[in-house]
Amino acid sequence: MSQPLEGIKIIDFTHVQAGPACTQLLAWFGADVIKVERPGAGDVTRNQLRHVEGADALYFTMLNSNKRSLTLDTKTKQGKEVLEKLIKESDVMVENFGPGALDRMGFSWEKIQELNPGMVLASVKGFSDGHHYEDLKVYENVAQCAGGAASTTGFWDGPPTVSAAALGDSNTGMHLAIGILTALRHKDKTGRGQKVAVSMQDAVINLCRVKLRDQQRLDAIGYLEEYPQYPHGEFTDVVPRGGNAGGGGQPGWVLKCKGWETDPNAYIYFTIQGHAWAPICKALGKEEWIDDPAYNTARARQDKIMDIFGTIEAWLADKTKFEAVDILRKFDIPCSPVLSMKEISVDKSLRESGTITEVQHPKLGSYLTVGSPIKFSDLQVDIKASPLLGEHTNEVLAGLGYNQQQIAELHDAKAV
Ligand code: CAO
Repeated sequence: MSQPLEGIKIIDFTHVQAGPACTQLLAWFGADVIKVERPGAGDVTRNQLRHVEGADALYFTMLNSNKRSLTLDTKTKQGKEVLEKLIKESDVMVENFGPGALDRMGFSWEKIQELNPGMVLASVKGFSDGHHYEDLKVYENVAQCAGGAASTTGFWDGPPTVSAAALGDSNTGMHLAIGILTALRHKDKTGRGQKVAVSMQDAVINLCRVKLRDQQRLDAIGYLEEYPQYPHGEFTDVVPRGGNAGGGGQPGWVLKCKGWETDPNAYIYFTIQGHAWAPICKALGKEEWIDDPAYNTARARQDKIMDIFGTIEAWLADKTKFEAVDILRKFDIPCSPVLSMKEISVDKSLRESGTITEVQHPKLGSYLTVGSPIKFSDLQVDIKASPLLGEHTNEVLAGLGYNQQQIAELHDAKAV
């Protein structure tokens, strides 16, 4: 079956995580993604955190599946010529170099448009163009700090904390993928390409939208009723770190279950949905709370919410996280066990849905990766191994019209 993005050719000038996550997604859906890498070195993640000698690291293989690899030294004259040919024949070029690197390489947006007016040039940078930090190089945690995630994550008595989720990297890549598909749709209508840019700071801020909501409420009334600081603690003039409090209108907390003393993940997340108060009381065997005016409205519960969570923890003490969720699901209570990565890696449902999938790699052997989190009724996403460094160099060059001798000359000149 033909894949929806088949026929779209993408020059993948990306490295590390933010850019590769974007192009990998487009490759899954059928785009021909040609990863351009420096000869002899390649994407730095091929070597980072290796655990099998001589094989690409999981950091690389898990972010570059379904792509082809072309080695090309774009700082040589011959390398630049190859890139020019590639630009003329491609639909999209994606890059996440440090600020100014593409211009220094001789491929400014103006030059790219000259070569191919239909080209979509998609870029990830740490900060957006014109930002007072636009010259900075940025990695994941830097973006989380610049985007409001770190200042609002963690506990009030601890330092700003970064999330393990790649809010700066993969999240920015996903935003960029949406931008690319939008620009391609625009090109279908007008024939014109355009430049699409997502900064890591902006992508993090987009996910911290509710914290900007909270800042404005705090400015207006001086407190935030859903934070653990209310009503007994103190607020300053900035959104505080709220620990594990629910971010919306439903109070929630991470609660200990049986075995928490030795198992760091023997917890569930429990949500007190306002309209589910009666079922919650029934599940806990606290029927007397159902109509008690000291408990039966969200407002009445606010000043004793931590005591209520304490009562729920007492109820959880003899139940594992899985047993607890199996009981609570019958009462329609939004909750989940806190799953470790080990539990996720062997989860039957995640394997069946393809969210966790096993891939065979010629050097690394078999490994797990995260498949498409987007499910389609009419598209099967097959995850294939990432390419070896330069695996498709000759094939791509032949596709650009180079004959055997010219390809050999490019190798001799160390341009590929
Ligand atoms: N042939 C020749 N040169 C190449 C090349 C190729 N195929 N591919 C890359 N290069 C060159 C670039 O042209 C650049 O050269 P100059 O700096 O001399 O002009 C050089 O390699 C280094 O590029 P870089 O600045 O991107 O790399 P870095 O390791 O110093 O920085 C990073 C890495 C990620 C901090 C930086 O790329 C960055 O800030 N990117 C934007 C934000 C981003 O995406 N960060 C997320 C990364 S995921 O955590």
